[in-house]
Amino acid sequence: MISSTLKQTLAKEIENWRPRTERLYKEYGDVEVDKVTISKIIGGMRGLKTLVSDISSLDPKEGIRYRGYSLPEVIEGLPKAPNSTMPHVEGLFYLLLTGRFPNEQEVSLVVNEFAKRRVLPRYVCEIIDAFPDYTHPMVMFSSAILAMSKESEFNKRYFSGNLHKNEYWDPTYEDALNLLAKLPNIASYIYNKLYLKDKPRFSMPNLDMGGNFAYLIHKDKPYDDVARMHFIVHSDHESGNVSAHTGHLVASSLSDVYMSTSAMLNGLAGPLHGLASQEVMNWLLDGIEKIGNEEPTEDEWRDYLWGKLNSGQVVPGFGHAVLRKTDPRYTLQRGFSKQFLQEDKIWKSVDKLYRVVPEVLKEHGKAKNPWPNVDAQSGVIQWHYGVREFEFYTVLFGIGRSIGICANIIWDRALGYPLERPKSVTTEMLEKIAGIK
Ligand code: NMX
Ligand code: MLT
Repeated sequence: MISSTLKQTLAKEIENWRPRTERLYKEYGDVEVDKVTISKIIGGMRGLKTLVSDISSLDPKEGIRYRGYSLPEVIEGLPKAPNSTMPHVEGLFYLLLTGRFPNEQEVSLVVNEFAKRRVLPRYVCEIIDAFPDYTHPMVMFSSAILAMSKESEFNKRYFSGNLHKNEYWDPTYEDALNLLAKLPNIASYIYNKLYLKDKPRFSMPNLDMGGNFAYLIHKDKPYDDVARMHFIVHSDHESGNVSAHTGHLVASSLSDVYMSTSAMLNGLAGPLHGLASQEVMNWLLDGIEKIGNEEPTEDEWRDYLWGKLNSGQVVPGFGHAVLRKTDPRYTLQRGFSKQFLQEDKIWKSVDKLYRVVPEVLKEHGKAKNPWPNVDAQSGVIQWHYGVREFEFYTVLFGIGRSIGICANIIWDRALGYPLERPKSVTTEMLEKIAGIK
């Protein structure tokens, strides 16, 4: 089979794609796509179609598709790591960037490319070390990434004054690879400082991203596959979610990939977004303790849920701004749990809550989507395999999400998407538009 490098394949894809975007913009620029109403403006722009991304798309009923492929198709279609049931995360990056499944040789080229770029600059470790141990790991993660802005190839070339617009994607691609390759190392350095309190390990050059991460945080098989699955399912969720949108917005001012990724992680770190993965575990353990039964019954969980809802709190891991059915990322992880976590007491509660919460939320009558999202399932798997420090879960989400964000930013630059700058209005203007005054 003929193999070209990821960058060569991407360059061809970009050349083929550019005329499509140019044509839409120039010839069909006045075609209406959506209607902006006052409820959309005040209500967080829910569902308003104002962004473009070809990396993934989200159907409310069907859930996420990466480059047109469902999650089971992605897991099935990507080459697997040796002795593993899960694919190389690097292969997913290839798929997200180019729209096609790489062959074994193409994946191994990307795996090697990532492995070459892993070593952390000394100052990144020093920055992490300087934080007191009570700092949230997301603060350390985001700060360490931001500090690496000085490495940016894009900045070097842009500020040297001879980077043509059509070439923006090229140094952005280099920055993205340099950053993505280092994320497991940054995360594991934080994990080590906060929880293992051991001498940090050096990367194993022969291991892929998932395998090396498992090694760096001292977790044995099958944690390598758990890490691969985790990074893959969290990688992208179209472009309107808080983290993806933030990454795109910040990058649109031509801030580099390090700044954009750090910013998107700060959005991910909110409890209504990625931090819900931490919240779910907190909520579960707290519930088990308060109920006073290691394996609460469905009735006990039901009563507990009503208590929470009646005191005005959300149930973390349930509901979604777009989805209107069970998140397929939940379903995929549930399948894994049913196979490997059957005897885990906490998983048994997660399983019960899958039956109880939607029924209670429907009766409660507020949430438009009573079904579980990705976060209702991810933490219990980490917990089962020994990553019990749930403050760290959003960092794991963030490693995965960075893959999609970086793929999006590379394509934003390739297609020349401009500075994002919508218009705001005042309340008085809206009242006038509504005919109130
Ligand atoms: N528990 C209780 N109430 C809920 C829940 C929930 N899980 N989900 C939505 N509601 C309430 C929501 O707070 C709102 O109440 P109010 O009218 O008093 O403001 C009402 O239902 C309508 O909200 P929706 O339109 O259904 O949801 P929205 O699009 O505004 O928000 C979430 C989406 C995801 C922020 C919301 O469902 C939620 O807070 N879920 C729990 C937190 C969570 O799991 N976040 C992670 C999402 C996935 N991720 O990884 O980012
Ligand atoms: C995500 O993965 O970004 C979340 O499910 C939130 C979203 O899509 O709005």
